[in-house]
Amino acid sequence: MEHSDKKLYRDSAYDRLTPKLLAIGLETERFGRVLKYFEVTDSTNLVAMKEAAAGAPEGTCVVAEEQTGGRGRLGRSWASPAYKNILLSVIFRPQVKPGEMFLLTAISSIAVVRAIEQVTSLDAMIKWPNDIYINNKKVCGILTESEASADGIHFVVVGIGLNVNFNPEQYPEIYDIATSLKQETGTKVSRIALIQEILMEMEHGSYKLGEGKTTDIIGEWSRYSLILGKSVEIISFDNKEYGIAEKIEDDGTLILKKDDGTRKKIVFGDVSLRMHLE
Ligand code: BT5
Repeated sequence: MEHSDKKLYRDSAYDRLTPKLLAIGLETERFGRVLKYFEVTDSTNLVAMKEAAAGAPEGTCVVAEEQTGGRGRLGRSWASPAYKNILLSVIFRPQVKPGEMFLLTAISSIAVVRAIEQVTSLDAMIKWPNDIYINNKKVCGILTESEASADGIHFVVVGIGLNVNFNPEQYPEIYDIATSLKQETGTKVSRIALIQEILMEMEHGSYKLGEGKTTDIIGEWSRYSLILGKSVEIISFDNKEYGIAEKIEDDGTLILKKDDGTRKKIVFGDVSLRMHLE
């Protein structure tokens, strides 16, 4: 066996997400064709932001087996043991205005839901704006960051933390709110197959975005929505509002129908949304 073949065999035996293994059977044109792989890094989003600032093309990916500083939104952290889950950041260079950043989160969350469906047949749903749930538990979080100036968005980095084969009971602080694909199916799930599907779907989404098919994207986002028609609580800073999540508008805002019958637009951004789950 050649040295490189031996390495490939060893990586697959150890179930690693190395660029060579991820390239076998990858059907995208651009997404994942440039891929930086780390056994350990601070945060794949931080690395991707630096790569993008240095000129990395759209579709460049950063993958890690483990993060020492995995980040959520609003300074929160993301928990994931080494070698079990997907920690992936993808660089986009979209022709969108700063107010349209939600479209990148939308196409990415649609991509994750479809990939989960393809690989496991599980029904996953999107909790606006950036979480993916299965059976009322969080299986994936998405962190969208960008660099912009007065002349527009330079690049966007979408970070995906998808719980694949870990047991949430390892983390007492999240075990009652989190799940993983292994937990839901009862069997180990291929991280490589999932990443390849996610990248295919993201590439499709990027083409749709490029063609200006915003209404289609919002339509799909709404179809996979966990919250529409349900009773929710919106928390922003120290303010709480209650109502029914009625509709997602083309500008990414959520229409909240309050108990007094009035409607309010909730802007995608620094809000948290809690559902009243049965
Ligand atoms: C998110 O934030 O859900 C976005 C998470 C994005 C993580 C990815 S991993 C690859 C890339 N590199 C990074 O550094 N980040 C991205 P947020 O909505 O703020 O949710 C964070 C909250 O989710 C935490 O406060 C916990 O309550 C919960 N949480 C943490 N780890 C979790 C996990 N593995 N599964 C489910 N929930 C988790």
